[in-house]
Amino acid sequence: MTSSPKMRPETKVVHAGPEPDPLHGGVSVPIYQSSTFSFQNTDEGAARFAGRDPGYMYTRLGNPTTHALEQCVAELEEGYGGLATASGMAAVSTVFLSLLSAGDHVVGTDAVYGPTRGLAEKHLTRFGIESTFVPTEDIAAVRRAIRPNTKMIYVESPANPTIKITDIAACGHLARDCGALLVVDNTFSSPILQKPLRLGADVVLHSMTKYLNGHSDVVAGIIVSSNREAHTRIEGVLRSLGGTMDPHQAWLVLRGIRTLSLRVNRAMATAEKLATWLDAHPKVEWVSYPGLASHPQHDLAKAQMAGPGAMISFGVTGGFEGAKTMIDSVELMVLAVSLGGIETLIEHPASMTHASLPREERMEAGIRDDLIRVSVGCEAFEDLRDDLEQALAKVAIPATSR
Ligand code: LCS
Repeated sequence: MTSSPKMRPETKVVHAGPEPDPLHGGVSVPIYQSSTFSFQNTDEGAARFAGRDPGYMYTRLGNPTTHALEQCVAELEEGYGGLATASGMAAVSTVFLSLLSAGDHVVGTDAVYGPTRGLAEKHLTRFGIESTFVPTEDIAAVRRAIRPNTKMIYVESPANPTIKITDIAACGHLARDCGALLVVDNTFSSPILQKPLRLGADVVLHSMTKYLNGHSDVVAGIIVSSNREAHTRIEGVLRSLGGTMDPHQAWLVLRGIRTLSLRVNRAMATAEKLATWLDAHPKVEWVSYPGLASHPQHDLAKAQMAGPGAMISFGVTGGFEGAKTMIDSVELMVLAVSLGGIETLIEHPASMTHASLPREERMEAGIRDDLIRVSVGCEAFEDLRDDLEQALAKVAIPATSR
């Protein structure tokens, strides 16, 4: 391990993980682009498969480059161990299928990434797993949803795309009281801004497609468990399901992580200014950003996170039509789903990332038709503000000032 718990976050992201290349002294981890690993003889092969020899066997079962990434993120999340997956959804599905069995029930955040909820409601039901999605920012609602067979509380905070914040420590207490595990999707914060395991979660997962990789060029996920038992259970299922990571993919994500602190802090500083600017604009009806005092969980965000992040959602005059005009008018921001990259992305969740949810469910979860989601990137604040300004100029004038 080349990072230490004493290190500040910006130092830790640069050094976390194993010694990159003890053999030749390379400062970057080599890419072990090999699907399989040879044995000296049958005894050695047998010893590796029996776990008596720690060497590698076959890349689905483990690979040095992927392992370096897993160790790096496990250190950043302060967990027992990490398991890299082919995508964020591979992390979500592997966690569900590892920790839940037929007859179990999961309580989840209502405004989660659309396919996460779709997986639970459309597919896990075929395996006898039930789910209830509630506004987890309301702890009483979580408590009310718990049943005798609840085995998991699944929280996304900040939530995609409402940017609502859930009290992770309070959910940890509820989970322990009812004998369930707390799983947190930490994609929107990254370990720079939030440490769910420290707050009482048992398992934390990420779509590393977002902030951890940070360059909109890789799809990837990871699962970090707080303890050996959960890690071993999930690892067994992951290796069988097969949603593991390729070594080249792992190398790219590891490269991205080295600038995580720089990117997140830069984007967040710009997001804070943009959210304040949007909030004061006459054509902006509402803004959801945890850094604004008007955010319902502003104080909780301050206590639970090292900063409010770089995701903003907002609505403009004219509702859905206004949102469409606004989104279609931006010139610098890119109209695309995904988030957490160096370029600012804008999208319309009701018709894109969360279109798979029935409208009634979306409305209940606060994913309104007028909601515009922006993932603030690393461009200059002034250029992004000017882009929003010219796009807002095309939106209809508010009725009140006509
Ligand atoms: N968890 C969260 C919070 C996400 O935002 C996403 C993807 C996933 C899990 C799944 O990760 P993936 O398999 O895509 O790596 N979120 C997306 C979004 O908001 N727009 O496009 C993808």
